[in-house]
Amino acid sequence: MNDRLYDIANQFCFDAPVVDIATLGQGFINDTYIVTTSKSRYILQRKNHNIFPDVRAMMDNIQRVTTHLKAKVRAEGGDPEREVLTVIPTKTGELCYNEGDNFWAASLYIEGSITHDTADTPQLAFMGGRGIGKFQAMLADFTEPLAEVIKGFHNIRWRFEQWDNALREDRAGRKASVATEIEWIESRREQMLAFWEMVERGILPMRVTHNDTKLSNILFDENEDVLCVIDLDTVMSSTSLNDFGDAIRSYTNTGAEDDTDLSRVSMNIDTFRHYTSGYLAERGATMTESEREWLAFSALYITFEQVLRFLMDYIDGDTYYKVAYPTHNLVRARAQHRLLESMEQQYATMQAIVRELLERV
Ligand code: GN1
Ligand code: MG
Repeated sequence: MNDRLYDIANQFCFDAPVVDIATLGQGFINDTYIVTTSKSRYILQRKNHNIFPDVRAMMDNIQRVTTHLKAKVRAEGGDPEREVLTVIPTKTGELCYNEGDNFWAASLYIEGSITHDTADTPQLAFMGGRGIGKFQAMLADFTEPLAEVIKGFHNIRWRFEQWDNALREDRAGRKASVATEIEWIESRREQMLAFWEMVERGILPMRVTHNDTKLSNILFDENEDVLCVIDLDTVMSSTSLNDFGDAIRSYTNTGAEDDTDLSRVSMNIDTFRHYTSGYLAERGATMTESEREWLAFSALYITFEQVLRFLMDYIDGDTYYKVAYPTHNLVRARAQHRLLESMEQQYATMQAIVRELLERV
């Protein structure tokens, strides 16, 4: 690894001199390294400044949320250094190190932790639900304001503003070729805005949301128990229903997010049940009546939003998501639309499962 990376690592308050730096994973957004000192291991990340315009505000969100979580874990007799992400400050006491256009941040590596990419077993779906449910339950009494690190992230009113603009500008000249897909969005506009209006009117409360609840963002220990939730970059205030919805979108899909064979794509209702069961066991007790009522719908809402975002990026000429081939965003939009249809077909069953499981909490 090059000297520059060692210089950067040396800006942080690690416990001993750095002896090794290696690349970790292949995230689409940040560059991640594992730093070894003579005593411990750490995670070092170059945060993507294009996606996160204010990295300092993002790190401040993370610091405040993890401080709250650590107090909870300590009170329960747990180990806050294993059950919560620990931000390592720089030697000058900052939460990130800024060098030119780059922002770097570090955290403690949790030894012995395991991650999973797909919810292949009922147990993994259940434990994933527990992980996010517990994260949210511990933050149910967190009332400090958090910075909006990505504007209007799950705000469909804002997404429709961007959408209307994209259609007006038709920057890549692709609009005429996707008339059918545009109709998928327009036909659900009122329904989706009505959900968001409940957030705007306070019927659905604002809470701390993680905003990237895929299974691989949960660390497990060697007994397959949840250790902690990682990747807190998108922690913000919104309706926590969307963390549930986005997990359902990613866990239950029987196909790939960008599947070209739509016959493979559907929502697996058993996976839905297992995730929901784990989630409600931890979080059911702290949910309001309206949150309970709209929980299942959040899966449709987030999947719809994803159809809109992929299609909009296709119409815009692929400026947000990385694409592997020219129609990639269109393929993603079609596959997510197929998943949305499958959820719509099974919506009554989803609601019945939520009601049944809520009776047990
Ligand atoms: C992006 O790169 P990843 O998977 O962490 C996106 C999510 C989308 C997802 C779709 C900051 O997340 O909102 O749901 O792609 N994250 C951001 O695969 O835009
Ligand atoms: Mg992420």
